[in-house]
Amino acid sequence: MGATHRSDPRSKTLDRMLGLLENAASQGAELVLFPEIAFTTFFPRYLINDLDGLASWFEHGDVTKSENASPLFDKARQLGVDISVGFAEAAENGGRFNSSVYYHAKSGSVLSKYRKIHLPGDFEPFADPEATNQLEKRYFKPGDLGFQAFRVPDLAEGSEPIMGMMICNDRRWTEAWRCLGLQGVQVVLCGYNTAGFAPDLWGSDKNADPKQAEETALFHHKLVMQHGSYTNATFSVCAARCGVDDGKYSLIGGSCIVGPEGDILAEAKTVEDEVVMAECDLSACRQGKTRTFDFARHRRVEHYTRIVEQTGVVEPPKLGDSAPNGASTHGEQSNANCLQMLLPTLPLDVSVHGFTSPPPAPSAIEGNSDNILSAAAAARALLPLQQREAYDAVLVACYSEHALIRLLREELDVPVIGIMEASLFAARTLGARFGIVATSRRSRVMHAEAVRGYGMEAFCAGIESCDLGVLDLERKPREVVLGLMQAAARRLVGKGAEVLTLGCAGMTEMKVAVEEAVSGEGVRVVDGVVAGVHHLVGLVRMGGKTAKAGLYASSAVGRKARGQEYF
Ligand code: CDT
Repeated sequence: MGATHRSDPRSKTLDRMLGLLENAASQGAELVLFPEIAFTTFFPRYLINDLDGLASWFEHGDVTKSENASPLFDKARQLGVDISVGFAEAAENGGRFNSSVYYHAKSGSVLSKYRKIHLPGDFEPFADPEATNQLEKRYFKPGDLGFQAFRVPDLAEGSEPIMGMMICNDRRWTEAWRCLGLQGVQVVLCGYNTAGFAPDLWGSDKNADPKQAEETALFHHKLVMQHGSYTNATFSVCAARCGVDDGKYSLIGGSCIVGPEGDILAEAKTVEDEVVMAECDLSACRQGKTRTFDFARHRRVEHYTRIVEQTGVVEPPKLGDSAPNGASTHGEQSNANCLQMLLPTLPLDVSVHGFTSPPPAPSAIEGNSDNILSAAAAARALLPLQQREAYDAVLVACYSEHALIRLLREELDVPVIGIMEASLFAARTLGARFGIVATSRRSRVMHAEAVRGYGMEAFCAGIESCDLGVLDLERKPREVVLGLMQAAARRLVGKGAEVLTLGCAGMTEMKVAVEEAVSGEGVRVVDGVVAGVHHLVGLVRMGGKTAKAGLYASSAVGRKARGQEYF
């Protein structure tokens, strides 16, 4: 589909779509794919603050019955042609998604719905009013339906082909293709709106030749479609909303149909309304699916765990920056270990993002200066992040009464807890007396003060130090570290501890070794990161918010009055 301007009436766009559908049907098409957000212009490029105005870009409730879209589904039914079409969805529960449906003409029903998972762009617009924005993170939630393949009856000579949908930016993510590939997909459908020359959006050279920039965008588009098709031995069909919207926003063309060997079977010739047709012999998928990409025989999932356990990049330590001084990598490593422990325990609707405080934050917290300076650095980075991402809760993964906990309780109203306090709550629930396996001798004293502060002294059987610095947990030989921790654990059990808590987020992955040391005694071991996340999940489900009537009231108004916007 070519240009669709902001001012275009819905009826005009719908008429164009009906014309395209009739045209495709007259050429014998059995299935027609329309672009992403096909019924309107690509509105996420505009900052729309007025709620009624925003609502007008969405389809509300069942899209096949929606006033502005239903004629397309009616026409598909009448022609006996299946369609897949992208639209902005205002769901009944209030969620807003960038969605698409597969409509099965013969049964007059939606066979599958997909909600875009990879939302590109930003929440806030660029400062430069001339920049092209893509505010998908503002207007949509990430899709919650996964990459679900589905069978289509009465199509392709009754072969019940397996299809899957993705939307625009999803096609750039190998993970999306593989999720469908692992379900034996034979046709991937993907509508898109891809900006051509938009250097702020792409992070590219503002002085580049716009024509050249469009060529690059087109190259990347075809690259991912052909790669995804080939490596999953599937046909793919992609439909662009293209041309120049509002006389200034250029969108690339490149609608095409790709075969399972990665070859382009048919391709758009214009950036205007156009029907691109290909006959797809689905048996052509067999070659790749049974040889080079026979997943069952060749995949080595034991080496792919990073893909589902890690979101951001964790680089190997810098050369010459070995462990004794290489503290900067400690945070990331510890972060990755914590997430690894957590993942198997998480309900499907909970995701946890690990955040390591950036420089100048100290790379280990061993005393009060580290504590306070890390709280300041973390808060400066976290508060804007929270504005953008709106996390439901925050867990501070330092085993202490860390200053960041109180700071965040003042600044945010989502629940905030530290792993020490969460550990103590869990330990108190699971046993009458707890013990803490501490790192350094100094941390032992600090933990004792914190236990008093938390009002838990009466339940504390003891705190035993391993005489290790925080970074020693990684830099000392593993058997030495585990030996010291196990010895401390046994001493605590000797003092009457029934539940042990691990006194540092960096000890997370040593939990099993500590459990082994005390397993015969019926003693339990609590990991603060896991305990903390589940405590918060419970509070979030309860609708719990931080009370603002007393200690945790924000001082923002006072700060503003003093002209001290120090965050
Ligand atoms: N609609 C959409 O997802 N467009 C994106 C533009 C990239 S924003 C940096 C795309 O991946 O094509």
